[in-house]
Amino acid sequence: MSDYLIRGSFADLDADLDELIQLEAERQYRKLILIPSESTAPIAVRQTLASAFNNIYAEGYPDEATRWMSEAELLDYDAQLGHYRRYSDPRYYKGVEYANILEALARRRCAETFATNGVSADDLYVNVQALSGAPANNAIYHALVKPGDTMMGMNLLHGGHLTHGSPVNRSGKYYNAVHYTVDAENEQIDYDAVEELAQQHKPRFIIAGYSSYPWSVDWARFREIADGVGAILFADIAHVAGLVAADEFPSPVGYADVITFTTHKSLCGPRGACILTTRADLARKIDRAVFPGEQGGPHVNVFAAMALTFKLAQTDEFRNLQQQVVKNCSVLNDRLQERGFRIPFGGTDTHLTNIDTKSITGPDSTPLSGDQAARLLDLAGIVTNRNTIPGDVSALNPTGVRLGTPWVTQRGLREGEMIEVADIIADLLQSTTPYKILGRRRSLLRTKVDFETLEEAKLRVRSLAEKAGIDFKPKNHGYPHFFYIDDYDETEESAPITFEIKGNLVRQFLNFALTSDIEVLKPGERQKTRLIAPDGEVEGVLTCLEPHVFRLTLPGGRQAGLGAAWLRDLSDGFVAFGEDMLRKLPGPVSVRSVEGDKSTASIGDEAGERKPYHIGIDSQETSRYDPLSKFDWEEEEGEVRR
Ligand code: DSN
Repeated sequence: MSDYLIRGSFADLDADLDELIQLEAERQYRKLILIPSESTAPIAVRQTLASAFNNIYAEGYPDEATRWMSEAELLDYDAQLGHYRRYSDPRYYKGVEYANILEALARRRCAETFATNGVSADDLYVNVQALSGAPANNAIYHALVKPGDTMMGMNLLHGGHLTHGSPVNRSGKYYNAVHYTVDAENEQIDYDAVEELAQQHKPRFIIAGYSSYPWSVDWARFREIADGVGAILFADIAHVAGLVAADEFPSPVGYADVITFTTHKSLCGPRGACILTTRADLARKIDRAVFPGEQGGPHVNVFAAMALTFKLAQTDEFRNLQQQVVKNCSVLNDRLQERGFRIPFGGTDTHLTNIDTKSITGPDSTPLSGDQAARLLDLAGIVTNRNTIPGDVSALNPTGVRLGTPWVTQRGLREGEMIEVADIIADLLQSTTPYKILGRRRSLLRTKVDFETLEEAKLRVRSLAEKAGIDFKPKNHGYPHFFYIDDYDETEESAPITFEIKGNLVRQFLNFALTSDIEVLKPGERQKTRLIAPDGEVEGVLTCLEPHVFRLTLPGGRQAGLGAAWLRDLSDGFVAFGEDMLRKLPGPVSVRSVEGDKSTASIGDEAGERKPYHIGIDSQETSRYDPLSKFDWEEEEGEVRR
């Protein structure tokens, strides 16, 4: 029978998509990812996401009785299917007999993973349907509070979460959100102050659990505070669920009325979320708030990934991972502090820490912004995120960078490597020069770094990333998302390398970056040229292919790497040249090596006698022409001329 089924892998069907996916996989291999809410899900977990369960709808829930079944009972297919055929189930669609077993299995394994503090798996009601953390939290509000009710959570600027009542989130718009903060002195939660605020506002709901606050939570104290005002205690342990599962962070189970967490952060599972409660009265409300209150059909394929994730989370290997995550973070934190960074919140006992980027200032005391620091670290291969820290007044201008160790620990980095990571961060950020430029409404914080330090940081990151573990074999695509100054060291100097340089502003860019006068160059023409990088000059030949496409042929070996790295870094805009920090070349441009015309023989002299400026013009020994003499103001006597 002929059919319309599409066969073949996505790589066969869509080479562009294949390349894009491979580029992302390679990025994850090349870079050291220190975003505390990210981790790499085992390939086995990712495979389950592509299972046949992807194809179906399953609005509703499995039989309530399955909550109390053991795994063996759930996987007794004869019994389960016999029951299904005779009694059906509470779902709206047929075809869910296996989805029922799967969802019940995921719920059961989750309950077994988090059963603690005298609460057994049988006592835990689990919902695995929330699509992610924010929908899970919204479902909780939908279930347990009414619009206008007062809720209390940590201020977003001090480490809380958007969904804890931030004015830009629905939680802050529909409810009367009151926020506690950290103590101004030690930047840690002052439980007495939280209690006082609770007594003052009598919230219906108290939220504990954080996105950048790095300390464990005293759940018993929060329980006491909540009981004092008759509030529901809601623990959002999205960040630390993996640590909680491994006993590396105190569990809110037995203290909080409701608990939410995502499964893709420290749990290293699929993107999704779970909701737990020990209260039967709340469990039904929560289920109904998730579906049909908040969502339609659940992502059944994610249940499969969760079932596997919770099985893995009960292994010694997982517990060892989480232990090492916390150790690594403590070492990273201490080394950054030793290297002179102020550590917001005073330290960490979890998987995340923060640095205060204001620890670095320019000559006019301009501080390094969190945004500039995170961008520069990313260019060097260390992926972090800018984050507000206590003292910041807006989430738009954070002066912190948040760092976490789950992913790098999964890849096998340990204490020694964390010291090196901290040193790379410190060496790079401490060699920056922050400065201000005038924006339309306010001044903007920018920074510059010296070329050698940036390139050195990339090489140091590469050496760690190449040593670190990986569970797939990345293809080597090279540029654009990574490149190194020694990329061509192995090539013969006599075997020139050609780079294609493109971009709308490429003419202006090259006119500043190269010594020759490229404005005279028409399509099809070539000229000899040079570039003057901070640690050396490179001679080459520039060919104009089209008005916005050039080819630059440089000698092979170290010179090609130096030339390409310098041009790419100039395009990225962070490297300093000359003394004026405000200088930045027009761009961006791309600089990609191509098979090109290798002949450099027939080119005459470098053009550009009349060119007023190019990078390096002020380094006298390299300049082919005398610069104008320095301008001096001389006061003239007599009547002012008009
Ligand atoms: N986006 C998450 C984080 O990075 O903390 C929180 O939802």
